[in-house]
Amino acid sequence: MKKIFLMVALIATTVTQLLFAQATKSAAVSPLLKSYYGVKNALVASNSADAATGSAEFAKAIASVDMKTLAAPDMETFMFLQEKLAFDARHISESKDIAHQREHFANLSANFFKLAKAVKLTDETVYYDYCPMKKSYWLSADAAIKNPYYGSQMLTCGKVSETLNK
Ligand SMILES: [Cu+2]
Repeated sequence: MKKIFLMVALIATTVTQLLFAQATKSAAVSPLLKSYYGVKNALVASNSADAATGSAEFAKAIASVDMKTLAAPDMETFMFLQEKLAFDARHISESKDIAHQREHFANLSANFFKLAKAVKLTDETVYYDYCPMKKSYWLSADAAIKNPYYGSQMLTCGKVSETLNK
């Protein structure tokens, strides 16, 4: 009987800790990384229509972040980057020209990494990759290089320059 009580207490504590951890992590910004990866993967596949759709989603996610739920320093960083991120996302979403989309994606990625470094977007590892041909960066969930700037022409060109949460 005592054992069961202890077990119940242990489970209750674990559940409480889990709930608390989720509440303190910025749920407001968690959809951002997912939609960013959507844009990135579309560009890897050289699919400008999907890049546009993904970017529209990203822009929507940026606009709907509830800043009140962010800690003060996170809020400051977010406010500083919000407009810039929205600007590039909008351009990608309104274009069908993949070269133009990739120009804006380079900018978007640089600003988005600033945000990812300052505000915890995920518990997963984030790779910050660099393309020496394009002299531009991108974020990825995988260690393997899949270059969004040239697609199949130069899929594995680049290297990991920084990692988060590793
Ligand atoms: Cu543009």
